Amino acid sequence: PFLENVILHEKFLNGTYDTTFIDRSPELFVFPKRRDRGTKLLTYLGHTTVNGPGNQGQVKKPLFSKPRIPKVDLNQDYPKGTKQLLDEKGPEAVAEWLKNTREVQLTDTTFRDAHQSLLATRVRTKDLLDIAEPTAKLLPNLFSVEMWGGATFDVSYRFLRENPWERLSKLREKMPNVLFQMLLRASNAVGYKNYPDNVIENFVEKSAQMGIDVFRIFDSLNWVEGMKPAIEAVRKQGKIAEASMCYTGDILDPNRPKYDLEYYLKLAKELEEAGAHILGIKDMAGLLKPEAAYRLIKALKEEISIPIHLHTHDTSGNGIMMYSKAVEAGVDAVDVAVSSMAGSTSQPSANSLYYALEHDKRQPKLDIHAYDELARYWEDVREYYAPYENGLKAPHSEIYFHEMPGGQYSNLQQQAKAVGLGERWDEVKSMYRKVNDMFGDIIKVTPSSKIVGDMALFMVQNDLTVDDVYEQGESLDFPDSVVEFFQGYIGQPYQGFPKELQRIVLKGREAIDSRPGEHLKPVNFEALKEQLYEKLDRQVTDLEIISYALYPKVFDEYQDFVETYGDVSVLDTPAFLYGLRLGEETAVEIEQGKTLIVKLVSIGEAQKDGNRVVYFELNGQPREVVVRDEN
Ligand code: 3PY
Ligand code: ZN
Repeated sequence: PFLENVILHEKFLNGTYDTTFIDRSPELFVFPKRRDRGTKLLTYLGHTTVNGPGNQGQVKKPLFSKPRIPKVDLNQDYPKGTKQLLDEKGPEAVAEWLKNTREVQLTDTTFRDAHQSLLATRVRTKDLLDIAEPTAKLLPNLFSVEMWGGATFDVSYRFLRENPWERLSKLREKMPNVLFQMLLRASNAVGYKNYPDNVIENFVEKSAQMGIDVFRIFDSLNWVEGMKPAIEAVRKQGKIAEASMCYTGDILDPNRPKYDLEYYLKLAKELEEAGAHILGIKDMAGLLKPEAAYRLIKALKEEISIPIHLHTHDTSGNGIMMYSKAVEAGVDAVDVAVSSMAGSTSQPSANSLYYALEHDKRQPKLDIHAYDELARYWEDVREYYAPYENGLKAPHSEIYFHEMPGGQYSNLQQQAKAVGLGERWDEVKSMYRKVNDMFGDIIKVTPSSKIVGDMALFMVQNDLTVDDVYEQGESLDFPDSVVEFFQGYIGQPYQGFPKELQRIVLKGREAIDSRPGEHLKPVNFEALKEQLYEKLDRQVTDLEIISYALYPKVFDEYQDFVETYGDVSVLDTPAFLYGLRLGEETAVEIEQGKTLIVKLVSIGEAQKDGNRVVYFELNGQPREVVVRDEN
């Protein structure tokens, strides 16, 4: 099958074959067992038609219009962009250039944080790929496109049933001119816990080889010690280390002195000394207010000599005003999303910022009409994902109270629904704030934000008040993530742990105060390879090994899923999420040049055992599959 994979590969066929494509095409090394792909896909479609998106009860498949894709000349070369600058001159040159550009530079987050924050990270690779080339050709002046990392890695495997590495390599081919940016949770990589240092190094190496250029690195407690191995690993790959400080509280609030201006200036200096090429300010919940932004950026510009890249979420509705003050104070780059995927828990709108800065010498250089056209595509595609919308229809200034990160809001809401607390969401939000205060007012961003969320869910679910936790704590079985937090396994919070609560939660367990990575045994990748080889009964790639090292259970489940249903990334999103309507026919290209025509003919009555027979036509031939009705 390897040879077959190679000779059928697009690049082999069109003669642009060179040996590096083998490294960049992990699909070559996935040797499918003999199987009936048609039956597998029909089983998936039958299951999804009967049970609806994410098995959350039947949602009748809506009628969708075909997404409007802006026209670009596919034969025309890509205009050169920042990617070429990095490849030709290196990371220091990019940093220098960024510092010296007159216009404010833009990172477009539509492919990552925007949908992580609006649609529970559910946007599929197919929908990204369809707009990748137009985006790269129409917006060649972007500083970068944030398109990977954060929650996209595990959600790909877990819910989209896709391989995240394929997303990266396929997008890279379609977008060769702009820098690719990812969000890296320092020693937590793209997970929710600390990993051994060799896992971080290996993951950064693979990500860089597969196409990531800018690594936005943060630690969920702003603990610089925890960030150093990741910064080092990125520098070693010759890529751009954007070490970031997470913003919480309000530097101008005299009643909240823990995180004041001095705190951030000192932190920025430490990050510069640790080797950052760019300083990131990661305002993950959108708490940075306009005047605070002005003073923070002004002061940072005096304090450090590397460029400053500001990230925010527009949850409060104050994002553009805040950016305008940050731009005035000299910020070098800001994060935006295409307008139809912007605002609310996502980033501020690129289109709005463009107009807000009209007649300002720092107005970004871009083709606003092209951006508007891209917005139409996303307006259409967003409709597919309606079941995952977080329900926020208007600016939500409550954020200044609960301080929940934009990327967490929709995910925690899904988590609350999953444990039956959907109706008590308001309580969960206010408990979230109470937990933050109990924990000593901590930075809240993945994974510390998830720990606060887990504790809040735990308390609401068990009807516990703050006092109850102190009074009955000895007999409470706290969530594992909370215990691990107090053990120091995700790092050290600024000014330490609250001692009394730590004692109650740990119940005699030990806590560490050094870097967790120093205590964790390095992963033996060779042994993992053997293990996977045995389990899957085929050759495995280095990318699969690192995925398995990060997420063994998620990776296993993904393999089982593929074994049962095949590669569902080939389905269009309406079919993937909702299945088919009665009588609907769809064409599925399962590989280049090989298309299946699938028609849903009828759905049988539910039988006593809870199963239904679903009748299809596959390439004109009648076929039936039995699926369980989970409604
Ligand atoms: C992530 O870590 O996924 C985030 O987006 C944090 O803001
Ligand atoms: Zn964010």
